[in-house]
Amino acid sequence: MGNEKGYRFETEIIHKGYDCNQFQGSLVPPIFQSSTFTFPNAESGERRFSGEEAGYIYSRLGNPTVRMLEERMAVLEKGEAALAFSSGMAAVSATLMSLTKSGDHILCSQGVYGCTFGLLQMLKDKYHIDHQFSPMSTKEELLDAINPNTTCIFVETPINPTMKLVDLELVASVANEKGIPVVVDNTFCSPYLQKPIQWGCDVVIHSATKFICGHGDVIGGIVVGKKSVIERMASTTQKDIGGVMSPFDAWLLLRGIKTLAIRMERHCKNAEKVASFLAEHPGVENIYYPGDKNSSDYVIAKKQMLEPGGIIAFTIKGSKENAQTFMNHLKLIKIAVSLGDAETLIQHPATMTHSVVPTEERKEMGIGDNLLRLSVGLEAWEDICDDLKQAFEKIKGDI
Ligand code: LCS
Repeated sequence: MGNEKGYRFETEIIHKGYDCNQFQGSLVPPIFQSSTFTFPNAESGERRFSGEEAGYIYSRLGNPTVRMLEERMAVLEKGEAALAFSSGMAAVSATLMSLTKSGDHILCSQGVYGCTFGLLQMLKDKYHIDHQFSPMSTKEELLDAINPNTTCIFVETPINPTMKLVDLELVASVANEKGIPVVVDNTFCSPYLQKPIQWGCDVVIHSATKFICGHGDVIGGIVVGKKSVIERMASTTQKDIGGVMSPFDAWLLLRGIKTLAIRMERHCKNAEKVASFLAEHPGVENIYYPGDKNSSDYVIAKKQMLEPGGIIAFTIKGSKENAQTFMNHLKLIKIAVSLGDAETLIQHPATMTHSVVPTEERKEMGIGDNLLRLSVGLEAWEDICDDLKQAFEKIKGDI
């Protein structure tokens, strides 16, 4: 599907990777709910295993519905190829294990999702793969943090949950000089807002559970990169560790992603309104939002993000107890981890997504006990603000 140059983003999210003419005109892609694929004869089976003949073998090694999603994601992220995984963490672990071996070093942004932090700790404790966190805010800081055994730079931007940004162009320019691959977890942006490969980064990861899905009904992961990198992962850390995506989940993601552009527009518009409301509310200490013109990260946001996105973090005046009481008074907004869904979700990182991070390191990352993270949904923004307002009123006397 598509012409030589390809179509625009809003068209590719709907069509790329699927040609209805190959499937009896079915408008919607079929779900190939089959674990294995029959070979016409034994010799053909031998050739497929050796790679001499194209064709499916077994769904852990590839499945047509999953392949459609992979093709679509590769094009959206401007990469050569993609792989789909059973979760974002399966994607992160397969990538890091593919790019490192015992004795290597991973340089990491100053903050990552809690389970990625847990994985880095496990790689260090069990497999002697070391890591170090860095703000990565200047060339000097990066050069200082790169060791002779650094084989991978891992970046989240915006960082979960502090919403700090990392300049992708800067990191890629330093890393490219040193020949070190840069992996970007693009979960908070989706390719609609940010395309790290265009800035010179090498590998892009998504928790597809979030904006790619958009409807809160799938756990999935995606990795996009150069064909050589993706092929190596497909035949090692994906095939042999086995965290593959199911055909049904791929189908749900192919459906969800069709509305990515219009959903992101609405998430962004709503978040802008909610951020203005929070910034002016006396119950709020600080907001952390890429669209905040007073933030030192605003220049980076303007450069590499199409819009500021749908996630806002903020500190509430007072203690952890105030934060929890505030959450308990919300009516429309749901208390839940995850993000990028139609429903507005709020969570308390210190006791939820980042509770595995030891207190000291959590503080260094900027995750205090009064920090809350809001994933602004697709509801009417006035209703979201009204809900926040009434919850603030309930705790007024406490702060
Ligand atoms: N990367 C980032 C930036 C994430 O936020 C998450 C999940 C993952 C990777 C892992 O993806 P999963 O395996 O869950 O598909 N973040 C979550 C969060 O902030 N709340 O709940 C999950």
